[in-house]
Amino acid sequence: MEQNRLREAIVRMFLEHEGQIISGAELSLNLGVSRTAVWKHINKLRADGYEIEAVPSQGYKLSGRPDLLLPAAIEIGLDTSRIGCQIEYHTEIDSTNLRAQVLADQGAPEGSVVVADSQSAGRGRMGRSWSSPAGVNIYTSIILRPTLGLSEATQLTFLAAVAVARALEKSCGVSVNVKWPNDILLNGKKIAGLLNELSGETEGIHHVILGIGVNLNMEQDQFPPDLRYPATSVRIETGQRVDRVEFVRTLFSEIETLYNLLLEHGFVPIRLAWEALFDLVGTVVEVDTGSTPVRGTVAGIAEDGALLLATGAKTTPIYSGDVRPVGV
Ligand code: BT5
Repeated sequence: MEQNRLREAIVRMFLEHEGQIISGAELSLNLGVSRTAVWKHINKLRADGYEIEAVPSQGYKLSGRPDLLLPAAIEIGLDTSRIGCQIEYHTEIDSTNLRAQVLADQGAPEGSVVVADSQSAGRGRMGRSWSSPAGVNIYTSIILRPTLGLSEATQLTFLAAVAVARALEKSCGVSVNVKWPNDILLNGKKIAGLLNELSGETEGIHHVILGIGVNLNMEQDQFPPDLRYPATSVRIETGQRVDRVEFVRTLFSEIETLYNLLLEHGFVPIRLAWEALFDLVGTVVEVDTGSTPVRGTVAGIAEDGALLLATGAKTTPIYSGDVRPVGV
């Protein structure tokens, strides 16, 4: 771990002095280790995919970094004050939500995040699993401690969906839609999923974990065969390869903007932004609420975020379930 921290510190120095040569002496002085140790760490970084040139009698220069979601890389250029105040990175973890839960229980400050390159037990809703291969996507969990009542916690799912949509638009130039309650769709296929988990008691929320999975560079053959809903990635739809570090920064920044908006102006602006991305009003859908699926026409979203489903002359608010347009 200590060794990892030293390597992170080296990367941070390079990124803070972009394009510059840093002497071995300067690195050794700053990190408080010998020049031989610096050299060993540089070699390890090279093995990890960092392109580090040795410039004779001057020092080292970073000329390329691997596509890894390392905190040092994310933090440089991150324009938030709260989201990402602490970033914990794992090459592989069971689930970033489970880890964030532990950190939140230990008192991690609001805005702390967990990021992983892969998950061995990525979680969806209702005990389902989230396919999380290495090196291609985003798996992150963000700890929030809003002063909201328990029944208002679902507002954060809408917030996260709008943030993911905006990040995809800004960072990848794609425009997406949302599917109630927690899916983001690109060309009608699921590109991101949200798993928000709550800890609280009757007086209010202790903390909420915003769990976000976004398929960025995943290839078709990396999806499990038995998906509940058609799925895709930015790479599949556009052919472009997304810079994951840049995407995560944009995502954190969008979450912070929307979170400040929610705290200052309440749920209405978030709901309106979400509704602008929701194109299923008037569509006949089937809603799976765990018992017999209900068929009806989407009439809209209630003030509290419930799905309004028209069945004959009746309109019923639905608070949880899976929506599928008939025929998909
Ligand atoms: C979700 O559940 O959509 C929530 C996904 C949340 C994942 C993030 S990753 C970071 C954080 N840490 C976690 O452990 N989880 C969160 P749900 O609506 O229940 O959808 C799950 C279903 O989507 C599965 O049963 C599959 O059919 C399908 N699926 C699995 N992996 C997928 C993927 N990568 N892309 C699209 N669909 C997928």
